[in-house]
Amino acid sequence: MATAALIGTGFIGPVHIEALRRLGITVRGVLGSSAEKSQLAAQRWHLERAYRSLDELLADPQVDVVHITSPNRFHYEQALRALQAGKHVVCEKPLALNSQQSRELVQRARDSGKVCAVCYNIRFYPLCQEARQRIAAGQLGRIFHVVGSYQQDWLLYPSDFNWRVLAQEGGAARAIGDIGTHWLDLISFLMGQTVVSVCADLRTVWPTRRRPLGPTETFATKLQSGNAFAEVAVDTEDYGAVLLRFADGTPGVMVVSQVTAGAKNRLRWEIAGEKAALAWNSERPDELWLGYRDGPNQLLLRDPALLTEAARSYTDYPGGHAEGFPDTFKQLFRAVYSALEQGRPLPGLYPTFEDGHREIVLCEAILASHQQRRWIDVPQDL
Ligand code: SOE
Repeated sequence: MATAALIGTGFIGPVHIEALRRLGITVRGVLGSSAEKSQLAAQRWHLERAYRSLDELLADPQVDVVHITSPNRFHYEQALRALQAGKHVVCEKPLALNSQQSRELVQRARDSGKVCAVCYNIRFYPLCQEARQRIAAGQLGRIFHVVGSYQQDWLLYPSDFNWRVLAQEGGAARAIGDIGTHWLDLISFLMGQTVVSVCADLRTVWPTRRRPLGPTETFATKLQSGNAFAEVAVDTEDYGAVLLRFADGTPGVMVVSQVTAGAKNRLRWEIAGEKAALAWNSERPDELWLGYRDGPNQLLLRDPALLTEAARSYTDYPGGHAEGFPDTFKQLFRAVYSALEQGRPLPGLYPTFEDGHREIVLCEAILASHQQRRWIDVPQDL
């Protein structure tokens, strides 16, 4: 069984460690932003190695797979160096800060023959897998349109701060890049097709925010108060609305916001077809709504016994035993590590560097559309 090491000690790092351990995969060590942070994290998570540098991690012959959970601005270089060192790579989204970097990573990944994945985990909710099966089987008939949103409230106040609000640290698109790309990846997965053109309207609700003088972790500002701060200019959007067109002409609309009070981490979609509609909400992930015009609507509660065979393989607990966010990472890593066991990339099983690149190209098209106030065709360069 392959052995993993982790880069990053923030919000998402422990999610990776927990999920890997649930699968029986050894996590050998961790690299933080300083030797001290590596040490603290290694102690907290009971890991054998606290690496002092990326060189040291990459030189560890016992490490087969590098999980990149560092802030966005490091992803490109760390992924590149991990590939050069002959490691497999599991990278948090976004894969890089721009499409030039992500295109290069796609090429390097292809040349390396290594298993390379990007963590678009929401595909791995069992009822999203179920929806994909039902759509592919034609249960909705011709699809008329797709609508949905991804909303959060952890950046609601101008006193809420995180490195993501600065373009040079998180990427030029923030709400779109941070949560919109999850929605776009998921819907493309459900529909089995890509978005080919976009028309966007973005808004920065807080042009300045108060940056605490100490470090801040994702979601953690909600728990902090009274610290010293500096007022900083914000160059990324809090809100965005995007009209979409899929490859077969199906229209869609996505709204994202990180300033919607009460929305903790709420991704919603509704797909309307000529025979039926389907809807799902990530804050109630074990429920899939099925809408009918000529009969009673249904609510499918996740239960392996009620799912199609393909979707059933993404759920481990009986109905009524809730599965959620941490389980999606377990399912994603199970897919990645099964490719490792088979000794080759298996692109149909998990989101690949190609998928990561596609999301960055989409972000760039959305930003261009907003700036130029018009529809933009999304380059299909892979
Ligand atoms: C922060 O907005 C964030 O942690 C995203 O970066 C994640 O990808 C998403 O899962 C939840 O929200």
